[in-house]
Amino acid sequence: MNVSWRTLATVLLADEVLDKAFSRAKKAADRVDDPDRIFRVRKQMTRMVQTAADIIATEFQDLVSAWPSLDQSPLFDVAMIDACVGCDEYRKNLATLQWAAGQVQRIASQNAKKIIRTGRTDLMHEARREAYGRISSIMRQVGPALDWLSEARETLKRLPKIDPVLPCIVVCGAPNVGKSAFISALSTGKMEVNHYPFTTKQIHVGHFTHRRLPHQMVDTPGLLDRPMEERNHIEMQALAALEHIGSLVLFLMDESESCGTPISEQMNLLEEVQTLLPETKLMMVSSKADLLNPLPPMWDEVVDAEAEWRASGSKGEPELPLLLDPSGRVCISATENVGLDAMRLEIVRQVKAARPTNPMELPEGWYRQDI
Ligand SMILES: Nc1nc2c(ncn2[C@@H]2O[C@H](COP(=O)(O)OP(=O)(O)OP(=O)(O)O)[C@@H](O)[C@H]2O)c(=O)[nH]1
Ligand SMILES: [Mg+2]
Repeated sequence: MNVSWRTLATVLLADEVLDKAFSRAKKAADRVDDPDRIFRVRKQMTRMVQTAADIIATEFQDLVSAWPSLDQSPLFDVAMIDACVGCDEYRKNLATLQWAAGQVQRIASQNAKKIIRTGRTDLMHEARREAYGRISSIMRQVGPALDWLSEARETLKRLPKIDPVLPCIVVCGAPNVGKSAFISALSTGKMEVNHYPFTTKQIHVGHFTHRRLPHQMVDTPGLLDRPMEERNHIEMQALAALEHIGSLVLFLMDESESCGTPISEQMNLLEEVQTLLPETKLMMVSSKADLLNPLPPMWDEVVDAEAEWRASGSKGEPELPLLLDPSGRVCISATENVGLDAMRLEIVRQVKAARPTNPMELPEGWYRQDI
């Protein structure tokens, strides 16, 4: 149900499909053994035509059924496909292959009939040549569709892998505020590094598990780096797609302004994010608390509470104190690892509060005792 573009087979280009089909067809013909010359040629020619068509039709039909059907894909995947390669093109090019599979089969059966009906070997050869010519012409017509699909696969393969039924925390904020550092500090295990196809930057998808429920955290670099007017349609769509999977938006602010973006601009960005993802609950968090001078008054208290919790095995859901700055805003330090355990528990609580209430919609991995 979740798209795994990485497991899709390479898309062969038109020439490659044709070479494969004709060379298999030749081998099939070479295996024919009949002492009667006319019977032998007839068998050879029908086999060539049918084998070539079968190879091509199977190649295309397998591809069409392996690629996710848009009607059955989660909304997030559809929105990402639309943003990255375009849903209309996606449908159109797969339909072209479906059409071509039917065409080559039709050509094969028409020419096989001609071969069977004649007693003249020269006409058999001619019918075979004609079939090959028509099949080659179909392949020339589907060339652009295969090129497109091959490129689309490369693009889609690099998309972040996100499971739409699991909680997903979208981490936003101006460049350099510490989004990646925050995600990696909260993550256990290996972080996945991916790309949105239109940014050259790496994006990190991190995970942590709370009571056996994996939580995903997605980075959004490159999506908000530039002023609204300069952003392109694709980037806007990609951001909007996050609405379908985001259980919570975490907006990181760098109050120290060491990120290079003044607070006022960061506030504008916050408003934008709220406009782009109106349905998703948003939580604002200050990053780089260690740079505050003086440190937040409760710094030591939080350090001690978190150390104690970790020492006791990080079990349960204690009310660890959130690190607050003097203005009362939640803050964290990713580099010093302060406020992060409390933050993780707060995220879990917020996600739970936002989760679907219909038990039929509860994702796999939810346990009733969690409620
Ligand atoms: N002092 C301090 N520095 C931090 C903290 N978190 C991140 N940084 C620094 O801030 C810089 C940017 O951190 P990143 O995590 O790359 O920020 P980002 O938001 O992912 O940046 P982009 O992906 O470019 O938008 C790096 O030099 C980090 O070392 C923190 O908690 N304290
Ligand atoms: Mg980053």
